[in-house]
Amino acid sequence: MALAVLVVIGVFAFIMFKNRKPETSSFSTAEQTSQENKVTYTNSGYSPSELKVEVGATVTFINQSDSNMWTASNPHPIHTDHPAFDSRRAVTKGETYEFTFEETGTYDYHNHLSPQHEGTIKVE
Ligand SMILES: [Cu+2]
Repeated sequence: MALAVLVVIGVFAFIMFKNRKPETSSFSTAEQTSQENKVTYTNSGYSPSELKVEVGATVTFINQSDSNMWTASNPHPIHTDHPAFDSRRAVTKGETYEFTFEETGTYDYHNHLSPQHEGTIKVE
């Protein structure tokens, strides 16, 4: 019986201690979840060239260049690293391509029509 009382007191003390965490720690997560997962493609390539997202995130690739954008995983031209990550057609100026990253990992990609333009999505 005395042991049960001690356990109850212990749990209560633990909860009180937990609630005393510094308040600053609660702000960082709000910033992370509000960021938008967008990559813009212009005449000079993908921006940002490296983007970190959480697993399950959908990334939107926006073509703002004067040419077509065919986003696909490396290596060019076979795209075998992540075969599903491939728009499979040219996305014209003003159009977007979306892909949802269901697994963690590093996804290197390029524009199949201008393979010197590369980028990386890091899924954590
Ligand atoms: Cu390619």
